[in-house]
Amino acid sequence: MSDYTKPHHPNPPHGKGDKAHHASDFSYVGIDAILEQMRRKAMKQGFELNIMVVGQSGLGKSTLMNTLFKSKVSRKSVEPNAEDRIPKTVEIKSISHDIEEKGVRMKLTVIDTPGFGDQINNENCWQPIMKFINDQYEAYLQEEINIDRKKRIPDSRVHCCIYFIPPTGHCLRPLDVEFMKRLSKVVNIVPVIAKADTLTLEERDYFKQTIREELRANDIDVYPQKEFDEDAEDRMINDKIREMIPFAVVGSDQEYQENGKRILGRRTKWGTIEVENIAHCEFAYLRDLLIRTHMQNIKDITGSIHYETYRVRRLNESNSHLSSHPPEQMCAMIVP
Ligand SMILES: Nc1nc2c(ncn2[C@@H]2O[C@H](COP(=O)(O)OP(=O)(O)OP(=O)(O)O)[C@@H](O)[C@H]2O)c(=O)[nH]1
Ligand SMILES: [Mg+2]
Repeated sequence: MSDYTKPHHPNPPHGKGDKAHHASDFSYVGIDAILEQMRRKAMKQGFELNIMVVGQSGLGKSTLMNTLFKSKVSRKSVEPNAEDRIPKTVEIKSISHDIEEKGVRMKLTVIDTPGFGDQINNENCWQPIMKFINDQYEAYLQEEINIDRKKRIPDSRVHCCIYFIPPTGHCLRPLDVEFMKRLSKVVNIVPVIAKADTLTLEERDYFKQTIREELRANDIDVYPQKEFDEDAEDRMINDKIREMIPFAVVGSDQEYQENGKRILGRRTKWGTIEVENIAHCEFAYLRDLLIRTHMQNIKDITGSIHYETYRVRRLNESNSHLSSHPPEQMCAMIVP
């Protein structure tokens, strides 16, 4: 009798209750146990997420990065450095924090970039950003095509890019359109309206709607991209997010005590804007999208769409001068 036709009784009948039920239920194979196996593996490995902030100078990118680290995501892991002023960012810099919640470990890296738009000629100001993103894909590809490749390739790829739109209240500037057009082809972008506390609620709503229309008119596909919705449920959830984009955010790394509670906010003469309060701004929605609800999807799209596009292009280039590569390296390149 072949293995295939042999009756399989992994649970000998011993007793009553659940076990007895499984034993007598010959149709139960235990496929659902895969979830527990996956959970244990994921708990061991932990998670990594790399977020980049991009936009014109002075829009609050470095501040929002600190907000993200100081907010509920990692309140415990931040040392208080109360009154430090954030200096102007002059080079691309990554900052990582290890966060743990309910036994799940996560390494959150934010890549801060210098603002652009200060030069008289802003042509090609996207080049350093595009180069950084492509360099990370290249580093990953080089690890992947190694004959002795690591079991887990270190992932420095940019999973998501938060693009800061200045709160003009009018429309997108040609520079923002051009920048986002280029970025959206290589990375997931989530646009935000920076310093949203400078707009009234009506101005905010109107500006959000205008930006959505302009993104559509310019064929800029921001995250979550419609074409990657996998089913009707995905579409329903993501449609709601697409209706909210761009998130109107306010950033702050200053903590205050209000009614005995610690809040992150911006204190003004007429009150405190609480950055984590959804009645005040949409920072919490942005954070939830990136971490709580869509982190895995953001990483999947980075790997299966953006990195894949880069990889195919690079391998095609390599194929065209195949003779210059040693044959064993080319074989390794083909294996995914
Ligand atoms: N009103 C308001 N001001 C903000 C907000 N976020 C940051 N700022 C202020 O804007 C100024 C610039 O903030 P940064 O975080 O340094 O801006 P940046 O985008 O990193 O600037 P570069 O490094 O030059 O690109 C600081 O004085 C911040 O306190 C916000 O949401 N609202
Ligand atoms: Mg900065």
